[in-house]
Amino acid sequence: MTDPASPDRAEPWYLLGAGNMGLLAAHYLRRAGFTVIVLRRDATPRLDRTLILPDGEAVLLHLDCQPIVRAGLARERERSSRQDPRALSDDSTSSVSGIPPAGSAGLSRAGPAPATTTTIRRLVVASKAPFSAAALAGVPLAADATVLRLQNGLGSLDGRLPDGARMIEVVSASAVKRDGDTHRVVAENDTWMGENAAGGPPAWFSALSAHWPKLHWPDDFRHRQWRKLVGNAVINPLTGLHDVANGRIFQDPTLAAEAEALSREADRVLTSLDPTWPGDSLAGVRALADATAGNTSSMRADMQAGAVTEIDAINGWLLRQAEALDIDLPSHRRIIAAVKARHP
Ligand code: KPL
Repeated sequence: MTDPASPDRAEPWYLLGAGNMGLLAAHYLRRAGFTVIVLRRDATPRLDRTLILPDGEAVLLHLDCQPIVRAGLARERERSSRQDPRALSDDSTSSVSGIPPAGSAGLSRAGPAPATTTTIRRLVVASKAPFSAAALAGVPLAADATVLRLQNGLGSLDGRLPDGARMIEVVSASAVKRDGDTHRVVAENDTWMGENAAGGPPAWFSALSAHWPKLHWPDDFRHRQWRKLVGNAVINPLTGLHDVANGRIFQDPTLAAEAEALSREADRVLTSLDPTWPGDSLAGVRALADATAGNTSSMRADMQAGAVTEIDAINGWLLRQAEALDIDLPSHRRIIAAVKARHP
C-alpha cells in the first residue's frame, strides 16, 4: 500500500464530478502520468469527452468509470453476505458492491470487508458544492485518504471526511465551457492548492505542477482562497441575475456599483476574521472578471439551466461568518434572497 501523498503513480486518483473543472483536473493528472477513474452512480463503463485547450488542441479524454453503490444498499448486501456468503454472487463481486459509506472504509471493522471493496486513497471532489454529501455517499474513502476539493465556495466538505483524511483545497481561476460532450478551456489561469494545516506540498505535487499550467502551492493560500471566494461572491450572482458574461459587470455602472458594495462588505467580514487581510477585494474581483471576461459564470449557467446554485457555499459562507461576528451584510443578504427567489 502506498502513502497517498507519495508521487507513486500506481495509486489512482478517483474523480467525483466529471464536469468542466473535474475533467480539466483529470486531463492534467493524466498528463502527469496518473490514472484517473471516474466514480459514477450508474454503470457507464467509460466516459468519452473532448477537451479543447486554449491553443486549439483537441484532447480526447477516455476515462474509465467505476460505479458507487448506494451506502444503504451496500450495507444491506454486506449484512446478507455475512449471514450467507452466497449472497455475494459473481455479479456483485465483479462490481464495487459492499461499499461502506464515506469515512468508514479503511478503518478497522468487525467482520471481513467484501473482497471487491476498492478503498479510495486519492479523491478529487469536483462535484458542485450543494451536492457534496450526496456525491460522497457510499464512497469508500481510506481513513488517511488525500482529497482535493475543487469546488467553489467554502465549507462544503467540513465534517464529511474521515478524521485522518488530508483535505487539500484547490482554487482555480480557469474557466471551461461545455458544449455537449466537448469542453472548451476558455481561460487557463492560475490555480492554487493549499490546506489549513501548516506544511508543504505533498510529494506528488511537483510531478503534477510540471503538467498543470500555472499551478501553485502558495504560502498565503488562505488569502488566495478568499480572493477567489469574493470573486465568486460578486461575479457569480450578478452575472446570474442579470444574465451577462463576466466581463460585463465593470462595463455597466449599475452592476459595477453593486460589485463595489458586495466587495466592501466581504472585506469587512474577512478583515474581522483576519486583520492581515488586505481589504482590497474590488481590484481582485475586477481582475478576475477581466481574466474571464467572455465566460458564462457557473452560477449564470446554473440559473439558465434552472439548476441549484452554489450561492449557499459562496455568499452564504460569508453571511454565516458575518452573523457569528455580529456584522450585517445587507448586499449579500439581498443578493442571496434574489438568487433564491429565482431558483430556490
Ligand atoms: O469560478 C468562476 C465561476 O464561474 O464559477 C469564475 C472564475 C468566476 C469564472 O467564471
